[in-house]
Amino acid sequence: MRKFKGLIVATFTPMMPNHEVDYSRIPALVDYYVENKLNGIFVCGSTGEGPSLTTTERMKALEHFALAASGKLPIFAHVGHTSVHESKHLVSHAASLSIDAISAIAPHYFPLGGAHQLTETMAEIASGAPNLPFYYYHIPALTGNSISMTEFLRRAEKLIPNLAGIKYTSSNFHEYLQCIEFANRKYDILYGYDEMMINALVAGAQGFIGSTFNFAAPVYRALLEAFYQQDLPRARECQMKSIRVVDLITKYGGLAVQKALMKFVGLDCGPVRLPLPSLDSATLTSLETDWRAMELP
Ligand code: MN9
Repeated sequence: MRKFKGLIVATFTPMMPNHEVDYSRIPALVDYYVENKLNGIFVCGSTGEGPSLTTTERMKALEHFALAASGKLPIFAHVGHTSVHESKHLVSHAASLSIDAISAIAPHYFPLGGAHQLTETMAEIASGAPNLPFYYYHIPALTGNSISMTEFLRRAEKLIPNLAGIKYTSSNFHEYLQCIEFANRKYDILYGYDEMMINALVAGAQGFIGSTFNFAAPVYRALLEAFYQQDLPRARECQMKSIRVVDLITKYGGLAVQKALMKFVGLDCGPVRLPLPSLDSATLTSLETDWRAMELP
């Protein structure tokens, strides 16, 4: 099974000032990712406000990304939804396009009873695109679902033939290592918290999916280079830069901040959509001052 390596950017869904999706900005975004030497694009995930978009918008956004990235960068389509039926529509649509992988969070309204229910649900979704690699998107902080991932792999190995791995967004590093080592390193366990990349590298991670790669890719490229050259002091320095970026985002308030940072790097992605909070202009000014003072490479 193919393993994705390097930095897969969790992309934004660009929006107009009236919060409608601005598909026209997608090609420039993709070109910017190519210039920044990113290794893939994760579409309509948490960073892409997937759960706040309609099914039609998600399909249209994916079409634009797939077209713009064709022959340039691999595309992951996030198809998770509270409705498994909607997920299946999204999967069939994704499979009709030129994309490279699908991924889904657990439906997160009705609590899942355990690993068996999660596996059965993911098997149903993954079966809609049997020829595409499927990644379960594990993000307990947002779905509230913290089912054991080793238990999931044990069951899914038998039930999901196209299971490629997990997009693992949790700081449970002993479980992360177990998932990497599972069945003789059979699966591709991509790591999802940018501020903990160094910890994931120690556990054997090779591929990363992250939002802050959008505006701080050089920091992460330097981190990877330092780690592979066994220069741990420099790798730690790079990780500290990334932590300062994430702290800045947290200080001013989440995804709206990240979209604002895109404006500062010259690729306006517009505002976020409700229920996420937007930034007022005073916050924006102070954020810009702090961001410029960071002097990232
Ligand atoms: O997709 C992102 N996860 C979420 C990955 O948005 C929930 C991460 O890149 C985080 O935004 C980042 C900051 O915590 O690590």
